[in-house]
Amino acid sequence: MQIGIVGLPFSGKSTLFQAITRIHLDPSSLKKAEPHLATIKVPDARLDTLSTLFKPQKTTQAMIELIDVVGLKKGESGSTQFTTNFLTSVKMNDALVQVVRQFTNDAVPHPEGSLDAIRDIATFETEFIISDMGIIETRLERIKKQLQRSQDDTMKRELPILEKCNQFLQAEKPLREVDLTKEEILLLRTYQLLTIKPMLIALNCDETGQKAAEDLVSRVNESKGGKNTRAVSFFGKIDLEMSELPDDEASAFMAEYGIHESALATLIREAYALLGLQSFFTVGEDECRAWTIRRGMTAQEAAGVIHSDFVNKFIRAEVVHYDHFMAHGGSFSKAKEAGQWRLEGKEYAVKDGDIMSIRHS
Ligand SMILES: Nc1nc2c(ncn2[C@@H]2O[C@H](COP(=O)(O)OP(=O)(O)OP(=O)(O)O)[C@@H](O)[C@H]2O)c(=O)[nH]1
Ligand SMILES: [Mg+2]
Repeated sequence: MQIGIVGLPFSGKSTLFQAITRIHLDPSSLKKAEPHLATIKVPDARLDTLSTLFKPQKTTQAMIELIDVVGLKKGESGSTQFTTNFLTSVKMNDALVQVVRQFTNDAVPHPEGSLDAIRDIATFETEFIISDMGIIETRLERIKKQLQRSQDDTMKRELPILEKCNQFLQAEKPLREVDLTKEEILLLRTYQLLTIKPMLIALNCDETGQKAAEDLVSRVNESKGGKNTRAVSFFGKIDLEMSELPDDEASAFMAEYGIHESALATLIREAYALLGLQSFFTVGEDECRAWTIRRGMTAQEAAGVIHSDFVNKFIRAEVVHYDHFMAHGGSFSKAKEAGQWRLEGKEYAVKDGDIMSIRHS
């Protein structure tokens, strides 16, 4: 899974990227127009416990790719424009984190001269909407022309979907807020639209204004939140400082500022919720591993995430939930006696925290 960090200039995108990845970029690379990419390991206390229990040779956490997307520039009219670099990078992302500036820093004034999160979110959204409208209008024109010449079934099906999307965009509504069927989403995928991607709005706040930050999150969630959009706050400056400290010192530092959660933990929790992701585990003496899947995936589909061959060769899954396993002292045989270790078939809907072993041919 790939998440892109986007936002207006000087909002704190690279600060968030560095705080989360613990990669500290040198100032010269921050000025370059190239995206920064890193893989982050998804922390999971349950996997840590399983590892202590099994003492495997290897422990593998779930991974997320994070990209600090660069490339917004001011156009001649003064409006914001995306560079080709930006568009290429964003189109590949599964979800976006939009960093919105809400911190004060006299050394780096806000490009608009004042702090206004709602305005900045709208500015950014408008650019995304215009970009999507361009793509859809071009396609609509082409389809209409083609349909005058010959009747193509696929195009006939495509036309009303694109028209529906266009109407929403004209009404300044991002497509992530529109109810779309699975088929519609599949069809639209080829256009690599921007406003269809789930969006986490990350408000970069002053550490001294935590109450204000919470109020702002509620306000943004009320006006923008909903299907596929959520708002959270983080404290860029503090989060970056914290990422440079060893874990125990970072915890003390957080307590000192009354911060409950690091930017990394917030981002992962929210991204999982936004994308409907969950984890299951495989355990053993060789390896204990966390795997990320979409909610609602069946045992057979989940097996395919471990190895594509397992889809066709799937026989059954041995399943016990982490909580039940631990409640029985981390013993498979005790969990089995209690009826909580089960054999499940292809169609079993995997739950977050299931420990699974796939039986295959
Ligand atoms: N006081 C304060 N300064 C911050 C905070 N976050 C970022 N900054 C500063 O604001 C400036 C811009 O931060 P960046 O993280 O580089 O912002 P960016 O969005 O990556 O900027 P561009 O890539 O140039 O668009 C830097 O000088 C940061 O040190 C914050 O939470 N508090
Ligand atoms: Mg940057």
